[in-house]
Amino acid sequence: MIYPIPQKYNLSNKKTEVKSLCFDGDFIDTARKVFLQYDISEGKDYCIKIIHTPDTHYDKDEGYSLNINKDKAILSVKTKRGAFRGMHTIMKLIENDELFCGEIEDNPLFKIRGYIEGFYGKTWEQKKRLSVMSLMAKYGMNTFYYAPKDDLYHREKWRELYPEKEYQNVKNLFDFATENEFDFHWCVGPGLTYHYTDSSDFKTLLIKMKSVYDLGVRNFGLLLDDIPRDFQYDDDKQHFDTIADAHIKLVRDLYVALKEFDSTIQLTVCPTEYFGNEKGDYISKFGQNIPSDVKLFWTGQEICSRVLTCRDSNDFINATSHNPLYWDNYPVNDCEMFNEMHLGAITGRDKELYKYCDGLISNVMEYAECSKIPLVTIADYLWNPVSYNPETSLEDAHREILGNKAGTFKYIADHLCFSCLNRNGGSQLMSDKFSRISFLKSIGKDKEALKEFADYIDETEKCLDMLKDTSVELFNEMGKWVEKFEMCCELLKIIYKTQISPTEENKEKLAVLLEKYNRDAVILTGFCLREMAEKTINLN
Ligand code: LTM
Repeated sequence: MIYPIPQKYNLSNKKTEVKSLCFDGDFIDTARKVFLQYDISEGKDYCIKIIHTPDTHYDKDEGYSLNINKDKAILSVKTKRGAFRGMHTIMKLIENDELFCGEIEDNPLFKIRGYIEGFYGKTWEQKKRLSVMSLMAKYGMNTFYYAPKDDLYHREKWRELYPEKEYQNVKNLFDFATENEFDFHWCVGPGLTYHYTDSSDFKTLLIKMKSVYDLGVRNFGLLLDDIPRDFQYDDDKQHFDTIADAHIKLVRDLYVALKEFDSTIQLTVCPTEYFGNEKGDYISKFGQNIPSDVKLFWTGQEICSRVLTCRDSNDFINATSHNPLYWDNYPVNDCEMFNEMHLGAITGRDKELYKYCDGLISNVMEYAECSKIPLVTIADYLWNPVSYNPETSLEDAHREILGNKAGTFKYIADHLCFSCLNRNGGSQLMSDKFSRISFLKSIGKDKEALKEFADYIDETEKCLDMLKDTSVELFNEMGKWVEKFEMCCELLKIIYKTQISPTEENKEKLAVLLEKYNRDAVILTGFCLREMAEKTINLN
């Protein structure tokens, strides 16, 4: 199976082997662009014919239908984006050696599917930005918001124009996004110092946006999150009754000015109250009084919401007259979460949420390579939430990102699923293993129990060795979690040793290491590990 899972497919068991590929028909440039991202050679072995059918009954802009035959495939699309999506599907099928004859009809369910670089912490390196974006394009995402909290020119120095190097970086990223059929939204967060009644601040904001507009950008975001809820300047305080009034005026003025300048410009805003009580004074007034086609971010009931539900969406719509555009604070791990690494699949988002929102934008971690893992599952969910299965999607994400290292990687990844989505998240692998060991002991099969234990230790050691490979950037990013995993491996070994030989010396060593492990604030879940260590210390 390929991911995201197509909406409808009817495939036979007749498989076609493709040694080389050629294209015919419409959108050849798009087809070639996608083709070049895969390791398949060009030649006459198999042909993909792309047919542009703008008036098709098949009315979804990013949808496509695919008819796969023995020697050729016909890809019918309404738009260029549909061609891009359909090409990725066929290339993935070929890459996975799963090109079965038959038909696929596919389209995404969420309209806006993407991610935001919107965290506090070190901004992503440019090459990592491109790498994440090309993977997410492969997985059907279509939107990127540029809003790193620690890009000085986004927030603190919002009044200043980008220096040349940073300006070029924004341009390159925008161009790359366009090439990859992504809508690029450039965001500014002026609220830390914005002087609402000073018209020169408004002009400065427009000049800054115009400089980014000149790069070709047409989607803008005004982010008013994490700013003082009180006015900073006395004249603002005298002029406006509430901060909501000041924000409404700013959004309306900005909207008018941008639309006068170029009516194709789109605006998104993040309000200051961006989570929780959707009926609250600020958010309902704000939503009711800004133009209806301004997109409105909301993180759900919490800043980092465990669940996002249709019912909450509906309440938000009634209160604000806007669909929420979900700013989903998963997998982000900044601020208080800095000791957590969020590698689990997305869960807790209603299957029918797409009917009650404009879309969903995931806020990523400072760790770009690590973010790819949850992002793949988010892309799967957004494309086809009805068929989405977190377990199989996560396995696919591991395969996609780690290739043949995936099987070994899960020995650490399984400990890194503790997040707002899952506050009980222990390691299932470890807990299953320990249950098995305890069971074998309880029926007197001590030798077999020890063998199970030893095998498990071998697997974790293999994983640790693998993680020390500094040529894999994903592992480098996981530095402090790898160190904690090393401690976990040490603990396992000494527990094992103490179970074979429960001497006071071994028990003492185990107690010291356990104490050190518990004191380390880095989160590597595994209550069962502590439990096993304590039981071993108390052995008679
Ligand atoms: O969530 C929003 C709208 N703003 C900030 C984010 O920038 C930050 O990354 C997350 C998670 O800490 N929380 C926020 O409040």
